[in-house]
Amino acid sequence: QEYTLIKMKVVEPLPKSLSSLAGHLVFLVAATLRPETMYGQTNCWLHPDINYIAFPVKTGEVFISTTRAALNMAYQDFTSEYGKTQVLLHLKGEELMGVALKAPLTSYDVIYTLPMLTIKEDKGTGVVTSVPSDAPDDYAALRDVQKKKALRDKFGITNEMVLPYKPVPIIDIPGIGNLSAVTACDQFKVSSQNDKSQLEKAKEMTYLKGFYEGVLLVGPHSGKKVQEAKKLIQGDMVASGEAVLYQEPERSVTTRSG
Ligand code: ZZB
Repeated sequence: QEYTLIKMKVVEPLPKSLSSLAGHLVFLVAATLRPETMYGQTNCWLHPDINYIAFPVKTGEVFISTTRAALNMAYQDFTSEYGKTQVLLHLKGEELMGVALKAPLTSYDVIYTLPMLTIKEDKGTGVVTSVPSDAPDDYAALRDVQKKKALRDKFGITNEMVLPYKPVPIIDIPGIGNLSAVTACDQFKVSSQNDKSQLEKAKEMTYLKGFYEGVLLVGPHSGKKVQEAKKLIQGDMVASGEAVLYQEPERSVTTRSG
């Protein structure tokens, strides 16, 4: 499985939990299969209970991901010693909530890390970028954080980090429109991020049609089909240093069930 690793830069001055990394460029790295949707990022998701590490990569930058993903990266030549990661910090997701980030392509100047409780530890980097216009999981979870003040308070999330952020129309899907995840979540009455069965239906509705019929509405590749724009936008971000390619083994040893 080939992902695009999106580098979301932690805005300086670094937050308290990362203060020992002062002087480094620090990135939360999110694995995505949809690089063409990065125009619509509104926030970054972390699981409050997942353990993350900060580790240096060859370029001198510091990445934050799960240990499992860091090890995968070490075997893909990201680190200075092949197969080895040097742990600079252990961090629980909850220590990283409300962190300000600069993310590629999005129209929002700054976006924030917010809690998502359905993140899987054994997929991607455990860091997930949020595109509520096109990903039903993201729309449902963003709505949860926007509706529930108690959830924000629990993790020290202020109103400014959440309330101004709205799904951005970036892809038109004929017959569904330019906010496909919003339309699908409404149509199937998705009640929250935990509403698995309805979210499955919403995703089914957007998935195939989005890939084969979706047309990009923004940026230099505006007007192109998603299928075509995907590789071009991935290439642009890799060339500019805003993203890197990242492979995930089909089945990792930590998830093998026998
Ligand atoms: C941006 C994006 C925009 C995504 C979209 C999806 C969609 P898949 O296809 O099931 O393999 N993701 C990545 N890592 C995790 C994780 N650890 N836990 C939960 N979700 C994760 O899913 C790949 C997508 O799942 C990734 O691509 C990421 O969200 C999320 F418009 O990034 B995506 C209909 C989907 N649309």
